[in-house]
Amino acid sequence: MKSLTQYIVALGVAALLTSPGLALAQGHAGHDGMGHGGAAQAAPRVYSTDAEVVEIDAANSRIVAKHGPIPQVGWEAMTMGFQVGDPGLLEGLKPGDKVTMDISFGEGPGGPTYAVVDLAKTGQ
Ligand SMILES: [Cu+2]
Repeated sequence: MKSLTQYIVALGVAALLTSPGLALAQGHAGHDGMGHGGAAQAAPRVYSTDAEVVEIDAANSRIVAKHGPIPQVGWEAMTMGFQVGDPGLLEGLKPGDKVTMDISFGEGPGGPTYAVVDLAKTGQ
């Protein structure tokens, strides 16, 4: 009976030792998979900028816009293409329209990602 008790105690200790070990291994695997972006940095950040519509590609849910600087991510003002999350945001827009754009910045497997998540016309 004593040996059985010792066996059960040993099992319990083994389980205690094994569980944190597994958790650590999983935590590291997740971290390596994300590269150097920690959990806080991997969360998307959204910044607004004024922009002027240059081109609308509604079929592909894309916009080319001349946007203002976004210092939070080190972007200068420039003209570039964006994926637009909701194609409905492009309805009624035409080249030359002035807008404000909310752009979501994140970390993807291939590097930084960005997309327009909101867009409102402010003038034309
Ligand atoms: Cu840009």
